[in-house]
Amino acid sequence: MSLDLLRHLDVLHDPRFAASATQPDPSVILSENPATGKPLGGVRLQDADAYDKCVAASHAAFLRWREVPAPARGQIVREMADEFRKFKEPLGELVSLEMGKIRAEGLGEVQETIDIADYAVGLSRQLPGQVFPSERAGHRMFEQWLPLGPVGVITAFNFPNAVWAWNAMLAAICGDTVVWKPSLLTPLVSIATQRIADRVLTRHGHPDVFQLIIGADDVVGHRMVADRRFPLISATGSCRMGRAVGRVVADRLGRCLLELGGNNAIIVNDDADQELAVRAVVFGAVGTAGQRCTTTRRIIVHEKIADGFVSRLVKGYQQVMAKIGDPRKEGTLVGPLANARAVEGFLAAIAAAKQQGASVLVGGDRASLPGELASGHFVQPTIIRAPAGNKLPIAQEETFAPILYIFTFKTLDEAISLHNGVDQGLSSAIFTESIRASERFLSVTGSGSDCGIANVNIGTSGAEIGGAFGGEKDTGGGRESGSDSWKAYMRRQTCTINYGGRFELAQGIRFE
Ligand code: UN1
Repeated sequence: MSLDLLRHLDVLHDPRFAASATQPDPSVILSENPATGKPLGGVRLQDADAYDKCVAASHAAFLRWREVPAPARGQIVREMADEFRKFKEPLGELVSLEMGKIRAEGLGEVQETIDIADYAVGLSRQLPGQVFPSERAGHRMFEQWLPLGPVGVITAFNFPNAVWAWNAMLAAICGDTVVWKPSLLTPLVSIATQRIADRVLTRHGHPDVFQLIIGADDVVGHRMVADRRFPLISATGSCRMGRAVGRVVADRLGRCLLELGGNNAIIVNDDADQELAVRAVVFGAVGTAGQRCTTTRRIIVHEKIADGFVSRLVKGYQQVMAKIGDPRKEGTLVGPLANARAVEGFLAAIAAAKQQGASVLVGGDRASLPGELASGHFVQPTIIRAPAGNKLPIAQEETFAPILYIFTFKTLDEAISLHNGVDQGLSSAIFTESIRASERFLSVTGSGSDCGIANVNIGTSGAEIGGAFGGEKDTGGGRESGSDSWKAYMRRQTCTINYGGRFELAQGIRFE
C-alpha cells in the first residue's frame, strides 16, 4: 500500500530512493512509519561532493532565474500550486504516513503549500519598493528589491512539506533559488515534494531552481550553514539548533531567518466562553500529537473558574484517549510521536513535573495499542497541574509531545507575567469576552503578549499563511509566510537619481 503511494508520487524513480535497503549500509537511512516502527523505504544519503555540485548548480540557476521577470516567475509558481492541488491527497497521505500526523492534518499541510504558492503568485506582481521625497531639487529617491541569491532552507520533521513551501514559493518569485535540507525523519515527503515542483520547473527550462540535498548534519548541514554562497539561511527547528546556526551565519555576516521553538500559552479569563476555549485548547495541545511549534503547552486560567474549566478539559481529553491510533484511519485524532526518543522525552518531562510537585490529571504514560500499532510511538495526551505557587521549572522547556501544564492566576497582570515568563515567544492567545482584557493582552505599548503571534478567542496553532509567521526571544525573531516576509528573500537597494543636472549635495554641504 505504501509502495503504491510512493510510486504514484514518483518517489521510486528518485536516485536517492533505495527500495530494498534492509541490509546494513551506512550510506542509507531507513524512513520509518512512526505508527508501526516499520521501515517505509531507504534513502541514500548524499555526500559532500553531491552537496558541492548541488550548490554550484543552484548558483548557476540563480544567474538565469533572476533574469526572468517576476510575474513570469509567478506564472511558474502558479503551475506548481496546480500541481500540488493535483497531488494533495496522495502527498497529504504520505505526510501522514511518514510524519504521523492525522490524515486531515496531512491534507491541511499540503493545502498550506497550495495557499502560499497562490499567495506568492499575487505577490509576483508586487514586490513593491517605496519612493521618498528627495531634499534636493531635480532628484528622485526610491528603493527597489532585488533577488538575493541561492537560499539554504533547513526544515524540521513536523511540517515536512509546508515549511519548505513557505520558503521556496516566496524565494522563487523573488528570483532566488533554493537548496533544501530536510529532516532525516521525513526524507520521502521531501523527495515527493521536490519531484512535484521539479516537473513544473523542468517544463519551463529551469530544472535547478529548487534543489534537494538529503544528508547528515555533519556532512551537509554544517557545510551549508557556513557556506558563503548562501546569503540567507532559513532554518526551522529547536532553539539549540537555531543558536548553533545563528552563530555560524553571523560569523560570516550572512543573514538568518530562524523559526525555532515555542512554549505557547493560552490565558483563560474568568469571562471566557469556556466551551469555545476547551475546543481550542484540545486542538492546540493535542493536535499533531503536540508536535507543532505552535502547540499549546501552557494554560493560565483564572482561579475563579480553574476547577470547572480543568474538569471540562479532562473530560475532553478522556474522549480523545479513545481516538489515539493509526493516523491514516478516519476518526483518529492523535497519531504517534516521531520516534522512540520523543517518547523518552515525553516520559522524562512527566517524571520531572511529578518530582517538581505537579499532579498528572489525565494521561501521563505511553499509549498501548493493538496489532502492528503496538510497536508505534504512541503516548497519551497529558494534562499536568502545576503546584500551588505556579512553580514548575519543567514547563519552561518545550517538550515536543502532548503535555499541557495548567497554571492559575488572580489578576490579568499576573497572568501576563506568567505568560511572558518563558524564554520562547512564538504564539499566544487569550480567551475572554471582555474588550479590556483583550486589549490589555494586545496592548500597543508592548506590555501584553510578548509573542510573534497573539490571538483572541482562537488557539495558538493553525495560523493562516497570510500573516507573518514567527516569534520573538528564543524563537529566533524570523518571519516567514505572509505579510512582508518576502523582504527576507531579497536585497534592498536605495537609489537616487539626479535628473536636474545640477551638482547638489545633501545636508546642504557646499563643495565648490
Ligand atoms: C510549525 O509547527 O513549525 O500555525 C509550523 C500552525 C501551522 C504551522 C506550524 N500553520 O500551526
